[in-house]
Amino acid sequence: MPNPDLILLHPPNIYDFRFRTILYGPISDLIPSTPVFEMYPIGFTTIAEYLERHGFKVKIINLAMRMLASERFNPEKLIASLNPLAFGIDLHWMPHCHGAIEIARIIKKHHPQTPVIFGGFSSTYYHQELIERPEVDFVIRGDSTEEPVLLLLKRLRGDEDAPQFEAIPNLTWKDGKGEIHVNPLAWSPPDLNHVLLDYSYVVKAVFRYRDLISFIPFKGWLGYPITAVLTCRGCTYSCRTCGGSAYAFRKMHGRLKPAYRDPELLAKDIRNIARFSKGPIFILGDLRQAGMDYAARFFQAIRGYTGPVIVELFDAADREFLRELARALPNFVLEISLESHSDEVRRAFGRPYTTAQAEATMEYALEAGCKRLDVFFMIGLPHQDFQSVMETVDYAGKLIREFNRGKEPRLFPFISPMAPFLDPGSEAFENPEQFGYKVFYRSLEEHRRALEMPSWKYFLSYETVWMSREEIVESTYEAGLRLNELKKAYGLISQRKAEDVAYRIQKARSLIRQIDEVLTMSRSDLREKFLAALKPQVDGANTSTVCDKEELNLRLGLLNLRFLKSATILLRGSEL
Ligand code: B12
Ligand code: SF4
Repeated sequence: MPNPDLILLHPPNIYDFRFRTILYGPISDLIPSTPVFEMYPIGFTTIAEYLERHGFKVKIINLAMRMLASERFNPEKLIASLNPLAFGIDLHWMPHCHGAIEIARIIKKHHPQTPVIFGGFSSTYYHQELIERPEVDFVIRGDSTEEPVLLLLKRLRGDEDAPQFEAIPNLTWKDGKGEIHVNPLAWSPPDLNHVLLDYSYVVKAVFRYRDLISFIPFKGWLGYPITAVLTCRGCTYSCRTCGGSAYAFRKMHGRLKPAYRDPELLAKDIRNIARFSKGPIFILGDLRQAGMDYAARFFQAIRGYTGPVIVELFDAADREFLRELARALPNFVLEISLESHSDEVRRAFGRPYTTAQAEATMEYALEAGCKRLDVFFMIGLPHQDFQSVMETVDYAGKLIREFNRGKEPRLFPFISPMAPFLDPGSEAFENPEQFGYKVFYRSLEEHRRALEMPSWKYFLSYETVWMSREEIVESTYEAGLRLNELKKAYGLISQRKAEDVAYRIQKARSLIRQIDEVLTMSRSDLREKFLAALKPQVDGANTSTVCDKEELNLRLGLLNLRFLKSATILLRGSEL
């Protein structure tokens, strides 16, 4: 097996999560990952493919996934046995700040001379703080790092045509004397056509390294192999709390407008993925962001594709658009983020549409034949108090009643808190008072320490003028319970599932109080002892708190995945 030049490591959010008592709360109920956030960034696959195209060997190791899969797996032992030219660690999502730094520390312990490279959105935001740490040698900033990583690796390998460190765009680095340099953020490609976004690198690498588990994106993926394609990097909208808004991209990545992928390439990505997977494919980004012409070209290019595709809308849509969408993708599923029933709250959050416009869009989507319509609501928004959250749940009940009347239900509402952190770089993080937020943690180190607390109430990095931290937590559990009841009453979930969810919510509610009590103890040895005793119960309440994660899955029928069959053979005898 070839020794890779670059090993990309994806950390768990909290390094020692397997041995600590942590009540995560519903921080990941509405995404495929568990609360450990084991999914690695899509960018790992584009960086890896780009480097391979230019003669380097790259391996992805999803450490979080491997740690989840087996208690016996020892990440330190694995890291000690590796010997690449450089290690890359994603600190893309802020909740990984604990795990990412710890992994870097372990690398330096065993390989003091091997460069450690950080990258991703949070690394970009906190590049100065990161580079000051002894574990970090390089930070590559920006939303498009394939080319800067290539130049850096060439430099590290000592290639003759490699630029000097000071000439590598987007690089924050330390020289031999420990002096810090911040190179200009000069690499920001205007489009997204220079990368391959179809996972073909992953398929090849799994076979080359005879190692499926290191590449698996999240726990349960083999049973529900959802993949995603990207329409762009960037966003034209400015939702106030989003670290990927137009505002945040401008501030952090110097990007003035999104880099779009040609619609024909996007269609090709989907068809390529369908060659090895029959799972649903999520098209990330509203297809209309680059204009209606973009959407029309995509529909033209994808016509005839019949696999399940999930599409998201960032604004209301008219009847004609949804009909066109259904003609091009007959098996489409739609996701809309309504955030709240209240126009006032939604407007304050930065969404451009009214409840009435959203309802018309939902009606057109169902009329056009969408297979499923997922509607998302959020807790922790500007102008939203406890009562408003409860009214949102009542409104979700109204949607279920009116849109699913007398038929197999297709509309599924979900509600979750904005947690654990307010995104650094978002407008609300940068100007909290202006939007009614109070931010508890500002630095990377403060966020990292917060993750050492035993419950999500203390991770939560903000509260608002309208709700305290306690109220955000309590409204989350209450809203979860009420929505669960509604889903049971209207047959969206089975009686059994509803009972399980209700049990977990009540359990989590009681555990959060018990943890609060333990934290009042003055003796740290007693605190540790009581927390350790709570661990089995806490672990049992940790997944699918406010809804069952599987509610998000489409019914796929029997999967027939050529790739998976071959890979499963490879895996026999491993510890998955
Ligand atoms: C798609 C998406 C997702 C997908 C993930 C798809 C995936 N596997 O990457 C899903 C829906 C699963 C998701 C989940 C979450 N997301 Co999200 N997501 C997005 C979204 C909408 C687009 C991201 C995107 O375009 N990526 C494409 C490009 C920009 O990134 P990339 O190609 O993956 O990586 C490039 C660079 O980032 C960099 N890079 C990344 N990693 C590394 C590592 C190294 C070593 C180097 C050198 C470079 C590098 O180089 C890459 C190649 O050029 C953004 C919002 C936005 N408009 O950006 C939010 C966003 C990134 N998500 C965010 C958050 C908070 C989350 C969650 C934590 C939310 C939650 N509580 O559940 C989870 C975490 C999931 C996990 N890890 O398990 C925040 C992050 C803010 C922050 N700084 O922490 C954002 C900005 C906005 C938001 N609130 O949704 N997300
Ligand atoms: S939450 Fe809003 S700003 Fe962020 S990616 Fe989605 S539409 Fe864009």
